[in-house]
Amino acid sequence: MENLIDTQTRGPLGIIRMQRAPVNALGHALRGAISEAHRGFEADPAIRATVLTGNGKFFSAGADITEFDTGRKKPYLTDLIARLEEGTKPVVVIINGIAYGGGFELALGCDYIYLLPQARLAFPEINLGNIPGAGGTQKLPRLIGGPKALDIILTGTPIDASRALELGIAETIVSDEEEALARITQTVEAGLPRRPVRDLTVPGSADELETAAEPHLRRSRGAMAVLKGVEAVRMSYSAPIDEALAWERDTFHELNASSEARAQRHIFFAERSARKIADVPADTPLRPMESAGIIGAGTMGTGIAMCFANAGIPVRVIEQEQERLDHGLARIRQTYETMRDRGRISAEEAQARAGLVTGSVDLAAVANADIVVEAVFEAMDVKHEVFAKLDAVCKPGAILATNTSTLDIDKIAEATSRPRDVIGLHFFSPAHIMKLVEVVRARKTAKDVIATSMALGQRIGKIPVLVGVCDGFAGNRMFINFNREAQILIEEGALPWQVDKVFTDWGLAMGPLSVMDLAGLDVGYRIRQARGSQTPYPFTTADRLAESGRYGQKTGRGWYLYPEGARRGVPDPEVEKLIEDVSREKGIRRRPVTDEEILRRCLWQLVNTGYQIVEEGIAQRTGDLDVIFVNGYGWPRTRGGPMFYARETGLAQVAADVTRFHEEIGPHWKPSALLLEEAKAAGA
Ligand code: T1G
Repeated sequence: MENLIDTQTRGPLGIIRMQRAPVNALGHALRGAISEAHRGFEADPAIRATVLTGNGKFFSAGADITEFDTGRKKPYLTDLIARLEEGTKPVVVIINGIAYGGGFELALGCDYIYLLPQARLAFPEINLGNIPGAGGTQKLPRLIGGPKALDIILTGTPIDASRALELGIAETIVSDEEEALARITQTVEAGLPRRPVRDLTVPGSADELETAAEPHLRRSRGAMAVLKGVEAVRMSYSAPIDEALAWERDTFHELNASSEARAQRHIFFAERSARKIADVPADTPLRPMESAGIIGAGTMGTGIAMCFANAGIPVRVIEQEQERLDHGLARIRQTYETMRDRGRISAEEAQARAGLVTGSVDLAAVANADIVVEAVFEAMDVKHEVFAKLDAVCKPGAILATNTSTLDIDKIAEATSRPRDVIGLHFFSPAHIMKLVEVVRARKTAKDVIATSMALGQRIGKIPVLVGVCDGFAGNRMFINFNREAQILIEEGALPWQVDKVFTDWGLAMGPLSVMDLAGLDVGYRIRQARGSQTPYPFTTADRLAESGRYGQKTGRGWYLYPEGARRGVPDPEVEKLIEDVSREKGIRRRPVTDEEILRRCLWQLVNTGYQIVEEGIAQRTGDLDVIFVNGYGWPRTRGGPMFYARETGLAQVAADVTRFHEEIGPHWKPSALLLEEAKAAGA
């Protein structure tokens, strides 16, 4: 086994360097190794202080999350920290890079903190539905006061070295390890005393904390980790530290076992697995990516252009008419100015980003771009024309991407002489904000084009998920079936506001009908009209609404009424009547539909479709679909995505429901073979 630590002595210092790839996660073996090495230095009369540091980019990413579900082994992190605190010699940490969660807590268990310029400190536990569990909630307030500690604990946002110094977390910032060791040696030789953080008193008064906690509690929507985080920091003012530490540890374990925390751990690992592609090795050489072109200066095109500019990649936007181009470029500038005015980016940054975007009405202006993303009108003949032109002008090796959400990319690729270079990059609106990009591999897409596109997705701050070509790709194909089931339930007897409420109670920010009102009922209507009889189930009520000019929020009327531009709709008796008419015409006797039935039928449609998608090889794994819903459709991370929810409910139950719905409702419920298989395996 590789050595998890490296130890050295240097004058009066005993140095422990963590070196557990990839991120120095504090698994039990690493904890044990540090503890042993520290014991050795404590016993060595030539050593007067221990220095603890990491390697490469990482001090330590914290507890090993893979061990959370496999049972705990001694020494626990709290044991290790207690041992450092009980020692007779000072322990000094040099934070050389990322110190997150338990890594940060390990540093707070030491006497003095030195930072290298690239140090980054955070408590990301909140993103895993938890609070720091190895002393962070008690020791950070002792160093910097409750209010500032609370912000760090409840936002999970990393702070850099200069901010950490300013807050009073560290002694100093030094330019490199050499300088740190020289200075530590000096102080040790001058008789550096022990100074455990746990022995300090929290500065300020507990009243200040209540004021600081108020906005967090208001925004928390009852999230347990936020409530417990506030309670923990409150205790730092009033409770004896050992009592508070015991409470913190117990609370950490309690929260860790909650379904919210399990869901968020699932998403953490699912997002990382999504980057791995079975037949595209991680070391596939990437194509260059130094410049981009965007075809189309509409909402999508300009949003995508900003993604490139945000990542420092120069981008040229092409539009046919000067006026439309100017309009698009103005929208980009305006967006950056608004971000600047809201303090989200500096004035220089706003200017620099806007400066990276240029425009042209001549398609040949993208001839030298490393990638071109097409975002023009959704019609095959238009796409064909654009791709034939791109084929003629673009340099060899350029990636030719389409942002289509509904068209067959294999067919689009046929317009070129280089289908190997063609791929789908399906951004979600608004493209500069939504995290998800579906990277759609077509039949002939080259592996290095896939690898480069996935890497590009990460570089522009997105979460790329690889999918294959089919109608709607992964996300929209699932989401349309979810919406279709909501339509069917409404025809059977449910009302839109009942359906929406079921899903907002479940945790979605908006129900499906409110989403349709926001997106515009005309959008789906036009797509359904263009497809004609290919639509598997008529969205009769939605079509009627669109035909009567009820497009949703933008016309003040859709599934709901929006009096005077209100953003929240109110139920409309006219819609209720229209729904009843549709049911009658279809010969359906309306009946009361329970909330439970609404939840199951809509969610299991997503899940069954998701299994079909994996079964067909359109997506690589069910976790990828959870990543898609959490990052592209605004689903709460605390639910872990639809596929995770199905597993939590029990696949046997899901399969039984789907099978019964297939018998009772119709052929669109045909159970996925993979779902049945996995349900059987789970039940065995
Ligand atoms: N445990 C186990 N594996 C981890 C890990 C961790 N803490 N952090 C990262 N990995 C794996 C990850 O799955 C991936 O694996 C590889 O490392 C590289 O990660 C008591 C209990 C540190 C900023 O929440 O935020 O301490 O896919 O691709 O972009 O209070 O990882 O290659 O097989 O993300 O350079 C708190 C979570 C734990 C940190 C690095 N810590 N990690 O980003 O690489 S709870 C966290 C991150 C805790 C105490 C509690 C990021 C990163 P693979 P990566 P990266």
